[in-house]
Amino acid sequence: MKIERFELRVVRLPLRFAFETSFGVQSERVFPLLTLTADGITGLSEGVMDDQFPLYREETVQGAMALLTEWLPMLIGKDFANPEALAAFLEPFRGNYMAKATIEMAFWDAWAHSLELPLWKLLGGTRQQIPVGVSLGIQKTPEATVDLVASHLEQGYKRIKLKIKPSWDVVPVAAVRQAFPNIALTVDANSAYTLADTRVFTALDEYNLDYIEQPLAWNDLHDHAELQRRIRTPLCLDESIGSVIDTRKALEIKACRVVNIKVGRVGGHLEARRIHDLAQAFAVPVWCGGMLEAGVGRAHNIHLSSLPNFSKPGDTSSSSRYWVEDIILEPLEVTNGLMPVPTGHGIGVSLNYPVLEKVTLSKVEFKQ
Ligand code: OSB
Ligand code: MG
Repeated sequence: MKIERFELRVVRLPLRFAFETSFGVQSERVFPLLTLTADGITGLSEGVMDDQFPLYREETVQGAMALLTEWLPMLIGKDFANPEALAAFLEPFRGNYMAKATIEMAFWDAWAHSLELPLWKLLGGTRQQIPVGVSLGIQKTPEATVDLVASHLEQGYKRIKLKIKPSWDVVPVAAVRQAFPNIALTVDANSAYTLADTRVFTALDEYNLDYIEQPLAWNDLHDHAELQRRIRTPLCLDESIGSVIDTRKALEIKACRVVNIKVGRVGGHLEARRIHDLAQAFAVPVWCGGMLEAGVGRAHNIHLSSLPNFSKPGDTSSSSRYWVEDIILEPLEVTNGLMPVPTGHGIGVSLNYPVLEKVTLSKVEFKQ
């Protein structure tokens, strides 16, 4: 497919509720939205990098915009037979997996449209609906946490993930576990601890958690392996996994026993699928994480989640939990803990332009 045009927007979408993690409180999402046109067919993607401050990993919207402004003009007029060919073009650039994913994912959508197939089929997906859980931000009290968990269990979510941070860990987990002895429960620390906090994790060992997500530094596989030796509960890595090479190292040194895959964090669908396949070879389950995506990114996550080794519930909960008005026309809603995989061509969603125009902060076009 010959790339003819890009439209690159920065979009700002207010969240329905403030989402608190160990690294901060988020009340809106600011993200690049890319429309790629090749052979007259368009593809869509969303970037997942942080706005302004690189608190999750090292990429920001502002940094990615600078890179994309250099890279997108270079791609105009180039002809790529498939996503592999595009990925090979981007491969020499170090890191910047989120910026690269923004391009790669839009190309997959266009490519799937050109073949008149839904993306999940091209990726090798095997399911029409995806079991999902929900990620709950830090609350003010253990009681408020228990109430929030209850309301999400009523909605059918199949796993509850609680965000934790130093001073907000064992107490809320104990409260939720006492109220719901048998639910699938996990915690996510977003890199807030060090090995000096091992006592917190041996204490969490008593609550039958399915896994503990990213307790230690984003770039420290070594210390995760040490912590995993000290506790029974499986560790799951999120921030530490930027590529299939990171994944191989993590699995070889047993830094985790579960992997969180985010297509937008790892450079796109090809790398996400490689991580999925490698984990499967190690008999390590994976699940699809989220970055509070709007409809375009959420749809990409859902298609990826249809691959067979996504054997634990993902974080891809209903779009309406996050947004009063999403930027897409189609609903992405969970019933009984299951998210249907869109059936249309490509990612199967299209932009709601009246909404999009209202929430667009900037728009640039690149073409021949
Ligand atoms: O660590 O998984 C994470 C949101 C923003 C940044 C990092 C994370 C998260 C979530 C929410 O946990 C996942 C979602 O609902 O999209
Ligand atoms: Mg996480």
